[in-house]
Amino acid sequence: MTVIKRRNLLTIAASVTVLSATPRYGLGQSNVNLNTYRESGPFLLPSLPYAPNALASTIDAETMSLHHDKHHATYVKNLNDAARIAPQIAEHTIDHVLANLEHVPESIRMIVRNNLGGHANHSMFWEIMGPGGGSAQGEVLAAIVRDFGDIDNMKADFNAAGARLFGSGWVFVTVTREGRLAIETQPNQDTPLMSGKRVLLGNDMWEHSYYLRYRNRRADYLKAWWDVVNWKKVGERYKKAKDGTLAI
Ligand code: MN3
Repeated sequence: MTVIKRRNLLTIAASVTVLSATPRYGLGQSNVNLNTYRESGPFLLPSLPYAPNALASTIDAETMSLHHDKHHATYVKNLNDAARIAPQIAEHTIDHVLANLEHVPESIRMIVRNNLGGHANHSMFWEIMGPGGGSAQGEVLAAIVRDFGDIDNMKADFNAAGARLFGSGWVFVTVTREGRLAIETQPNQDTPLMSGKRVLLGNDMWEHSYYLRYRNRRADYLKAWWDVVNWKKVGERYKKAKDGTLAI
């Protein structure tokens, strides 16, 4: 009994320490938990898993804050508005709704496509970045070598695809259940989830993600972005994709 009480106290003490050290972003889950999306709203903005200035070597804090606190938050707000019209969009998983948009009432289908796509894309985006992201290792590195020759080839193909994309959209590396990798781009907030695929990683080609620092130099942003890819998370996503447990 005494041991349990002591453990509880230690847990509480640890929580208080985390809260006081990083009041706003300290609660951010390092892994996006879909259950938390439904605690209120029903859709909820996931916290950034790091401080907004943590990726400043590549992405400045103002861009991170605007991007997360304004752009992503707006997608979530729009989804909650849509859920008042069509509650069923919150009663299924995000990937299921995106893969079955024809079941969403036509009057709000484009709103759901844009905002749920945006919600899924950005939730993935925050998760696969981090300070000191390390390098690709293990299974995911083996898959990259098998499917692209080497990691520099993959980055070059990805960067070229992102640079070619006209207007706003995303560039992705998709992953199949068999672990096969491929590069694809999508316009707007469309996502490979809409065709039942899974995303290993992706970069946001909307100007709001890079314009403050990089201006019109999208290619420079694409090149610098690899420095903040969290390869540990990407490796986890690769394993989940093969296990069939990668949700978004
Ligand atoms: Mn964006």
